[in-house]
Amino acid sequence: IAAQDRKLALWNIAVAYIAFLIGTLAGLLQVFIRNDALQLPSWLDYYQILTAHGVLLALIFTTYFIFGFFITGMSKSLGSFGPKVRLTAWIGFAVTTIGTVLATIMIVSGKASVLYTFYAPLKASGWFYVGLALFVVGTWITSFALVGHYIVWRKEHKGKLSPLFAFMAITTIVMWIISCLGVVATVVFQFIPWAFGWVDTINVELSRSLFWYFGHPLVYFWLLPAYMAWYVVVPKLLGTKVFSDSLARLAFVLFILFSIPVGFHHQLTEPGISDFWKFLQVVLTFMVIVPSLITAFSMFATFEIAGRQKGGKGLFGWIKKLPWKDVRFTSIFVAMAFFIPGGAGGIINASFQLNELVHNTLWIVGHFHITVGTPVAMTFMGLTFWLIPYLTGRKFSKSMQKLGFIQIITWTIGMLLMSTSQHILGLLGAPRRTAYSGYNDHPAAQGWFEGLITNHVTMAIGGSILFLSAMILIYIVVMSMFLSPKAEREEDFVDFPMAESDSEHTPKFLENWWIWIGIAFALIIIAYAIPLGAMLDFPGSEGYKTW
Ligand code: HAS
Repeated sequence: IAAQDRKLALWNIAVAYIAFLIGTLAGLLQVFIRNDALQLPSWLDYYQILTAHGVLLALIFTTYFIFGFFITGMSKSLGSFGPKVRLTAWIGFAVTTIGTVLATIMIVSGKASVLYTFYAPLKASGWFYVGLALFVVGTWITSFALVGHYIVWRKEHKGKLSPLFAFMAITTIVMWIISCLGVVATVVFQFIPWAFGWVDTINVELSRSLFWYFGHPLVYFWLLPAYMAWYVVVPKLLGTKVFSDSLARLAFVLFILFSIPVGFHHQLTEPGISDFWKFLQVVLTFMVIVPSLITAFSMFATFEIAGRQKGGKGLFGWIKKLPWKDVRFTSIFVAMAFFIPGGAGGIINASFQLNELVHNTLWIVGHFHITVGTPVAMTFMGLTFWLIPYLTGRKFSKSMQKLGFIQIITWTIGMLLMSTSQHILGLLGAPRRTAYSGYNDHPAAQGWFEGLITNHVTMAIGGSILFLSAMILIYIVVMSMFLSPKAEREEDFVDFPMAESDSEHTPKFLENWWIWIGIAFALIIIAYAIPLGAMLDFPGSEGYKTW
């Protein structure tokens, strides 16, 4: 791809890894504080660090990495960007970064300890919300640049389906833009006036609902780029094609439809929403599981086909033929494996009654460490191993490959220990988001920490192993960006592995965006109009109130 597009992608990835570095450091502190092994200096507190950890890793690292990946893949699959697209993407990057810096300063200076789920009644400095608004607007500008690039391609290739990578990137962007409407509404119309003191009160239930309208699709904004790697990169590493182009596109389209009207499953224990609307959104949540099941099916099919093409015999003989020694593949495979318990945990959370047991406990913290913290993060790690060398034209040597293995093995062990203990502690009843790590020495709480995996020592070991892993990754990133030798011979160049996808029989309507955007809005209106209307005191909404 063009040198200027590489530069743009690299800047995005560089900011992602700066956020990763600070965020994982906050994670290490988190583990030690929770295990009573560390006393914080007076200017730092538990919630400040927790906010930094969540915002920098879950929001900033992911978003920048995703755009770095999208820019590279869109330029590779549709051709290099034109000057207008490139300029718009730089403006988007600049606005996002100004927002990021502003929000980070507020968090670090202790003026925004409101956690990464910053809904009311917690209140931060108004500048934190200004930073957030700029962050979202910046991502929209970059998104418009990518959509513009796609539209130009469509005009030049009338009647043709776009390449699978571009289709998937645009699907993710469409979902992102629709879902951000909720967070922009609450930040601009509720938080900014409230935090700057222009109004005295805030509608708490409305702010939480608008946040979760955005908060759930947010998790698919992280997941879908990982799925893109699974669908498009993995088959190439296995030496085969995409299993089914139409099934892959269908799975992505289903995410546009079902990932948004489901936010109430984060609010199942809240009194301000009636059971009917909660139940409706629980049903829709079970619909959004379908595209992940489609993905699991497609992955198993891809593995088996590739293994058999390489001569694997018998029921399971093909497994041995997969390229286990290639860290780009193995890292992503382990990431996928984590998503089996991760997804199962999600189904438990979404089950109306079971949610009562797990809500607001450490179980949820365990859940998101084996969804975004491993399947997504480890897929991004697997991409990093070749993406940065591809962009910088540097080598990814054998010793780097070995280091990559140590990195993913340590991440796997650390996450296994930490998330298993979090799940168990959650089931025992340990609450999340509390600075009282020993739970005030309550006798019941003391018993929780006597388990083999749930004791303080194992958890601290898990957290430290994770931090070690993160530092190895940072070393690999710095080497691939600045220090590894430049590739000179043909075989040293690292390429973007993008599998062929046979779209000859793919129905054209799958790329008719208006159908999917139309249905998505219809579902959103069905799921949200009446309960949000009641929260806003619309005339005639009295009958729908639960308070
Ligand atoms: Fe979740 C809470 C429900 C998926 C992230 N979730 C959270 C929070 C986060 C998060 C961050 O219904 C906490 C928010 C907070 O701070 O309060 N989640 C679900 C459901 C799914 C789900 C139904 N979550 C995710 C993903 C995330 C994520 C993905 C990040 C990327 N989640 C909930 C609910 C809550 C929640 C409730 C609120 C709980 C509460 O009360 O607070 C589904 O999308 C999951 C579907 C996935 C599957 C798995 C398919 C498996 C695949 C892998 C195949 C493997 C292969 C490898 C091929 C059905 C695709 C083979 C290897 C071998 C070894 C065999």
